[in-house]
Amino acid sequence: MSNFSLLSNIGWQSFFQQQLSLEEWESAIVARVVEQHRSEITVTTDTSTMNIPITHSMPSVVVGDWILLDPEMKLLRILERKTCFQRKAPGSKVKHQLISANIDTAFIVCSMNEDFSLNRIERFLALVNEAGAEPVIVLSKSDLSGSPEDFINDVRKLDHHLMVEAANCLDLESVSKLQPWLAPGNTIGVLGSSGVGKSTLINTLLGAEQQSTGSIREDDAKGRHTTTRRSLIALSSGAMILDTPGMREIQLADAKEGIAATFADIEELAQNCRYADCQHNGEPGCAVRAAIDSGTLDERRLNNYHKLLREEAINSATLKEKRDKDKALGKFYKRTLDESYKLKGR
Ligand SMILES: Nc1nc2c(ncn2[C@@H]2O[C@H](COP(=O)(O)OP(=O)(O)O)[C@@H](O)[C@H]2O)c(=O)[nH]1
Ligand SMILES: [Mg+2]
Ligand SMILES: [Zn+2]
Repeated sequence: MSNFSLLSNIGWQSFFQQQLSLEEWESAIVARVVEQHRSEITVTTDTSTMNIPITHSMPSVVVGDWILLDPEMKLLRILERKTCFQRKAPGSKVKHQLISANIDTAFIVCSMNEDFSLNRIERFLALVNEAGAEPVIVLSKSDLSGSPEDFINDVRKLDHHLMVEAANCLDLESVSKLQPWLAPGNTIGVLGSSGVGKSTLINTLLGAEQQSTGSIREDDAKGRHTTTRRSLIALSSGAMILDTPGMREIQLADAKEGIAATFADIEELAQNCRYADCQHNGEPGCAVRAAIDSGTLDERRLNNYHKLLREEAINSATLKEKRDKDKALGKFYKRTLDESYKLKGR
């Protein structure tokens, strides 16, 4: 039997506990996936950390997952995910890629320099809202910015309920603002383009150089991309934290609800447009255009909303087509197999 109070140090919550049958409660080993490699995963149990080889028959697990193991350390099953981050795989037209599971809070890191982009923050927000995690916007490099307040206000304008903190990721006192989200049992995912300070933030919180950081050329604000491993790390506060490298290109797919939640203001305004199918493109009686004209809604925000919706629709359609094809192909194989068995049986 696993020691559940020790597991709470690595993010175990009642949501997962409730999924265990009596038998699993008594005999299964509970473990959390903390790292993924090409041919094995690293998992942490209540007592130790070990590697488990990935086999072909194994369902795909992702960092953050809670799994049940038998005494031989064979995977029994994956527990239902509380939250799940996924994106369309970069480069590929038709694949979903799981990024992480069971993230409670997502730090969306954005630096306060030429790289600052409200469009990008909205894109990450759609991803986080779709996953079901709580977003916190972390505006980094406050020490290099002359006017952090302006950046904070710009982000607040997106949504007044949004949590926004400006910080110097190199400074422990500054990042201690994030303390409310570092509570024991909370799992945090750190998102953001490369070079914004994700690894630096984690290092400062850890007080050690565990994550490699890349130097940034200040002139063009292009960060180098150095973190290659995704690992879930325990902080001394009792929270778990995950760096999510390689997020240069996140394409939204199957994220309609996430987009709707991110742009709830526009969706609400649209309820008052004269036509139910209003595209907010100059139709008469458009409440969204009226909000832009009166200055309460940014035209940029409406454009980005449309852009993300279009992108999501295209990507979701390609993914659906691929799924349908796979299903049809699966049926075809099964039919040919059944027929060949029938033939052999004769
Ligand atoms: N001055 C300053 N530099 C920072 C801050 N955050 C990150 N950096 C620097 O920016 C570069 C990229 O940081 P890194 O953590 O590797 O970015 P990542 O790609 O998001 O993980 C490094 O040289 C960091 O030292 C900050 O808040 N202030
Ligand atoms: Mg990094
Ligand atoms: Zn309209």
